[in-house]
Amino acid sequence: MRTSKMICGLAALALVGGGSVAWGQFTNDDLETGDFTGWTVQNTPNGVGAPGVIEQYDIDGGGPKPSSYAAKFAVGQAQFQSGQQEGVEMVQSLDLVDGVEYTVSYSWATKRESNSGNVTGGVFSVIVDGQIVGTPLDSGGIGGSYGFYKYGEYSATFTASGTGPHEVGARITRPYQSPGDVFSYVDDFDIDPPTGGGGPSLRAIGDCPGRVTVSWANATPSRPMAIVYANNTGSFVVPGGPCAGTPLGLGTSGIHIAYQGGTGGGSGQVSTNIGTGVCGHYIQMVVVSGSPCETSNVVQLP
Ligand SMILES: [Ca+2]
Ligand SMILES: [Ca+2]
Repeated sequence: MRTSKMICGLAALALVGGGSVAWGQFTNDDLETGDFTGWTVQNTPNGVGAPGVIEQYDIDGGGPKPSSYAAKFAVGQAQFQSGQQEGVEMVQSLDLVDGVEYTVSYSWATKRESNSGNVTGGVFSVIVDGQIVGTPLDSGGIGGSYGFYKYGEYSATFTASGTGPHEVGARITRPYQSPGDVFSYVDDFDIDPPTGGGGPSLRAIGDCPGRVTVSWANATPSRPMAIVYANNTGSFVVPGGPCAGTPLGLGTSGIHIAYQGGTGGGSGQVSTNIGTGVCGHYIQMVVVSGSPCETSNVVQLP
């Protein structure tokens, strides 16, 4: 049953065409703007390391990722205080939904640019509204007998308290003053599920023309839903059916239902190949729940 719905959905979405937009993710999550666009970088109270730099770096060493832009910091204490973790924070404001469990992840690496070892290359954590969530990762020593390049993936899970904007990001610290040649890198931030306001979160990832995956999260489970397409944004009001009177963020140009299915457990996705005709246009999810019906954010296709 799910398979046949998927096939119908793929056919319908194929008419829509589309590409990719990462609504609900960190802005500039992969730092490929080559700068800190979207991010606020600041020192901890007794820390150094800001503003940091963005440079090309192979964040996972011999792993599959190629060199790309990553954030680079030389973190540590401004004034020595025994055992005190100090350095930098890079955060941005995300709309979280109360009670939803989120996992924030990113890639990290440390590097020593001298011949000797240093006892700590960096401690990596995730912070929400200035507080560490999850368990920080102490990456250990760097350089000398420790080895000169370390890297890995880090993640932390937390449950949001309060619907609305929260400051979310990374804290990178060391319990010593910076020797100036110990560097910590981060790249490829992700938050799962994608963030949104009080309603369902919708996003589309892929290329236009090409293959796109439309995914949703935080929808009311086990309800019928539709993904509506339009060439423009606006204030179209659903004229009839179970969601009559529901205001959308879409305009009237080319508006039609691109996909109908169910919300599943509240999250899910459909994928399809799309053509150039719909690139840059818009979709929105409507869930048959409540009056007016539940609606997602409007997503611009790639
Ligand atoms: Ca690599
Ligand atoms: Ca990158």
